[in-house]
Amino acid sequence: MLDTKLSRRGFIKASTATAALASVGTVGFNQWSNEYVKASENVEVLEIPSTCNGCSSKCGIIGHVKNGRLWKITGHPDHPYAKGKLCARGHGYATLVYSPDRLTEPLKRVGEGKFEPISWDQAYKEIAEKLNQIIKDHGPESISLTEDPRASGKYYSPRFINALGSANYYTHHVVCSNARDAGFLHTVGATSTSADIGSAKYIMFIGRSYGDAIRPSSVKALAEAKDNGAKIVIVDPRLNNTGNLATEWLAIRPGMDLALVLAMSHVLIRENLHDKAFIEKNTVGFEEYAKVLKKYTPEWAEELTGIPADTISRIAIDMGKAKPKALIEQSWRGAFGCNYENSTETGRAVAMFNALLGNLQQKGGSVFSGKPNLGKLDSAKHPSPKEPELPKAGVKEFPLAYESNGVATIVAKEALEGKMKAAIYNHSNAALGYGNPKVMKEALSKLDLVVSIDVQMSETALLSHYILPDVSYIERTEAIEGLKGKTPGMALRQQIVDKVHPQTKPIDVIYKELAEACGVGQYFNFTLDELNEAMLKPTGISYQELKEKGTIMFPDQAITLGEMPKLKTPSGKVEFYSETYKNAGFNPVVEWVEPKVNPDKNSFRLITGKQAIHSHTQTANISILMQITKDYDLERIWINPARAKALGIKEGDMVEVTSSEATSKIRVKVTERIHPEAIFVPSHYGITSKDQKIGYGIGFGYMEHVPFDFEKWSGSGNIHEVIVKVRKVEG
Ligand SMILES: Nc1nc2c(c(=O)[nH]1)N[C@H]1C(S)=C(S)[C@@H](COP(=O)(O)OP(=O)(O)OC[C@H]3O[C@@H](n4cnc5c(=O)[nH]c(N)nc54)[C@H](O)[C@@H]3O)O[C@H]1N2
Ligand SMILES: Nc1nc2c(c(=O)[nH]1)N[C@H]1C(S)=C(S)[C@@H](COP(=O)(O)OP(=O)(O)OC[C@H]3O[C@@H](n4cnc5c(=O)[nH]c(N)nc54)[C@H](O)[C@@H]3O)O[C@H]1N2
Ligand code: SF4
Ligand SMILES: [Mo]
Repeated sequence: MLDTKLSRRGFIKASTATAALASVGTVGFNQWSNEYVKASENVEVLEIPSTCNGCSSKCGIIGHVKNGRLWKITGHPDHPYAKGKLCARGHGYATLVYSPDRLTEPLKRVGEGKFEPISWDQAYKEIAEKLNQIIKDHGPESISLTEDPRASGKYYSPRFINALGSANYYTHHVVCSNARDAGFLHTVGATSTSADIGSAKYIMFIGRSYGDAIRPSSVKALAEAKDNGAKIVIVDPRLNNTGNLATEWLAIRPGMDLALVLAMSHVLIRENLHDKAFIEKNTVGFEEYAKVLKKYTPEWAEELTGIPADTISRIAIDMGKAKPKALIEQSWRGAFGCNYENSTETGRAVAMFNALLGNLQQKGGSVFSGKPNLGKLDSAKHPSPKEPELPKAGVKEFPLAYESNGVATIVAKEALEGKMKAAIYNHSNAALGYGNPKVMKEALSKLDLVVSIDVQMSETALLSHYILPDVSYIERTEAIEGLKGKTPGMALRQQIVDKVHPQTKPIDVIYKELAEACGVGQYFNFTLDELNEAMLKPTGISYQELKEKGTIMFPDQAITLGEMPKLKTPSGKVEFYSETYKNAGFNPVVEWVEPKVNPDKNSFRLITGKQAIHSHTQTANISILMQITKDYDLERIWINPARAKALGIKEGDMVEVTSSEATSKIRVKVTERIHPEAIFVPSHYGITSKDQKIGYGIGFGYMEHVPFDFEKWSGSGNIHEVIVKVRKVEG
């Protein structure tokens, strides 16, 4: 076993570095606004509430407009994720609206990487002809649509693909939270819970970093918990930037979290610290699980995780004593959203651990969100498309995956097999972010039709036959977004400034016009305003009021803590034993699953994660954010000092990283903040599209090293099942 113990001094040194880096996450807006708007002081400032599009959190913003130009944005005080604050990405991403690298008109591919402008009408006509021909020749099951589901997309995109008779609607969760979603779904009947962090006394984060993958209100809640004396444990092979709010860091061997959770569950039961009354009333299958857990002792887990058995016992006992105000936070992507062969089972074990603590729907515990009661269009006047005859591709292969997400990579897999013929990508850079880019390129090249709806020339757009330019989020209104949470609410993204590029269009218009060209316009016989009016009807709130306020919460609909809802599992209870798993040919009780690959003493596991100033691949071309990367050398990979020394590598050296898939050259950051077995690659770099002039050529994309491989439970990408070797090369 490698020595993973860190000295107390190492932890303190790392925490100081954390504080320095976290402060980078709060870049001032003035610099940006001075650079972009030279407006006079006396001009009237319009303040228009809307929502951020810097990441999936979609925080409420206030757009401040001077002379018709966006001057600055601030956080919406009422929005539950913003609470008046935005992260650096939120501020920086707003510059997208004036980016010189935006897509400004529809394009048609005329050769590899070569495009010519085409009129909207001609583009619709050609796309519609191809789609209809493909449907005629190969059936509607051979077309697909994939996106990052934002408010309008969530409504319009599935409706569009269903209107053409296909069920093949996919989201990006296949490389995000598919495993956690499946594990939770089959245990507690919801793909996630939310954590009542502010009131919790003992919080464990397993590969979830509030300090890097920021949501402003989460950071605030964690700081409050710390002020209230909560114990905050980070389980991460890397001391991430939540470090300065944490009380303890467990530098776990990557991929071994399931062993830790199983052993902690073992201790809870052994010490009689599980919540017997809760379990009796609200769960099924406890006896079977308890029997299996007998063999997963802390000593067994120490071998796998590198965390001492007495530490595992101490923490489980302390959490048991602090219950129900103790929890493992539900996580997102880092450890078990996807990444490992055992990720779905880790998700399941985490949901079960929280149930053993009886913390579900308790103050300071794991909470099932309430959702607002929003209306629908009148179906007599605006008929919905018929249910597609064939199920979504991938459902058969991955029966445990959450069906609404689907398994987006099946599109590439079936393209390679010649079964899938068309793919539409909206708000998605699948070619760089969903799987190995070489494989994605080969797959997309096999399709008869690829259409991208985007705001910039992404790697996916580059592989498309047609590119349709969306307006940026600063220039559009969308469908109303329902906000789930302890207190439900709603938020409106609305147009803040006039369109900068006249030939760009929002997706509600694009889908409507494309549907008309395809001969299915009857399913889009309404305007966005009519849709929003219909959604608002049950709330009694006028569209005008929502436009003025931007975010409206419904405190009278807040959920009552202490009352367990009926769960949406087959038994209506927490399932320690799952018939669904059994029927699908999987183990009905969680057992240890080995990661697929393991490094030896000459190699490393490649892991990745977020940085506070970037989102996925979409911010690499934002100059103010990329400047921070350059100023702080943030594109470097992380390596532990002991391993670096053995390889003759020093801070800042250039190295070569080699996996079964690729070789990359990059400089290193040598730091005690990373487990000796792992190399950490920040996830936002490696842009290969030359039209993104700012982002192009900086760092490397970790996906280049990831084999095109998927975990069999939820179909999620095995993103961290990658072994690499590192050697020093001349810079
Ligand atoms: N800044 C920023 N914030 C974001 C986003 C973004 O792109 N940028 N995107 C949003 C989205 S869509 C998502 S999914 C979330 C992601 O939110 P998180 O899941 O919190 O973010 P990550 O940085 O991907 O992963 C968190 C940590 O997992 C650790 N990790 C890696 N491997 C392992 C392992 O085997 N075990 C354990 N225990 N830990 C491991 C990494 O070192 C990292 O510090 O962020 C959201 N917020
Ligand atoms: N390389 C890499 N791969 C990743 C990740 C990563 O950080 N790096 N993160 C993983 C995770 S956690 C997730 S959730 C997924 C995210 O995967 P994606 O959802 O694909 O996210 P991005 O890679 O940021 O790509 C978003 C695309 O949407 C475009 N876009 C931005 N704004 C708009 C808009 O207003 N309208 C339209 N139509 N398009 C717009 C961007 O230009 C970009 O091409 O990727 C996963 N894979
Ligand atoms: S967390 Fe940051 S980038 Fe994401 S929506 Fe909120 S402000 Fe925007
Ligand atoms: Mo994600």
